[in-house]
Amino acid sequence: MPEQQLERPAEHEVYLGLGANLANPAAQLQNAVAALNQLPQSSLLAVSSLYCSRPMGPQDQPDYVNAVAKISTTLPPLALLDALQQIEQLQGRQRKAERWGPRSLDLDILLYANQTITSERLTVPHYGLAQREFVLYPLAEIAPQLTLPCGTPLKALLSKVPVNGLQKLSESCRW
Ligand code: A4P
Ligand code: MG
Repeated sequence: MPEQQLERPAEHEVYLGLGANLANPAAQLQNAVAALNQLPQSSLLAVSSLYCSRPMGPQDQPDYVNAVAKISTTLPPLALLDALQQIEQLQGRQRKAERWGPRSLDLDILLYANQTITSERLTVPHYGLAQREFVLYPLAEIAPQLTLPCGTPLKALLSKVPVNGLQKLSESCRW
């Protein structure tokens, strides 16, 4: 019998956005990082500091804690999304009708290698990446030289998006 050639599945570098503003958000993010460290077919490569950010959307909700993580994975994009949604569910995420309302954990795929994905369940790069200070600054902390699939350097986006009160997590964040 001819020897079978086993091809290794390709590894992809992926950036994930983490956000929470309910049920001890800093602990939610720490638990999420622990869960990302256990993702199948994946390795956790880097995690930014935790940041405190003003809520985008309805203002009658607590401040958010946000961070960005980098993983290397052989999971295809939709399998990764399933795994991330499972982590959200395990941490008590309830999906409500209100857009941009409060949540115990939100995990977004910001970038999946250099891919552009437009499908019913997934838009990558994440549609809000270029406008959100709570995504861009943590991303720049762990990947300052990053260039988006469209060719725009991350630094060019940062120069257009004000900090808007974003700060590394401290006692002055309000919950
Ligand atoms: N989906 C499509 N593309 C993606 C992607 N790249 N990553 C789909 C993850 N999911 C993606 O998401 C709704 C659907 O989006 C998913 O089922 C998936 O198939 P969701 O998590 O159920 O709903 P959502 O997060 O409430 O919706 P949306 O519009 O994605 O909200 P955002 O953009 O996540 O914003 N303020 C601060 N300061 N910090 C925050 O992190 N987050 C939000 C939520 C509002 N305000 C915030 C923050
Ligand atoms: Mg989301």
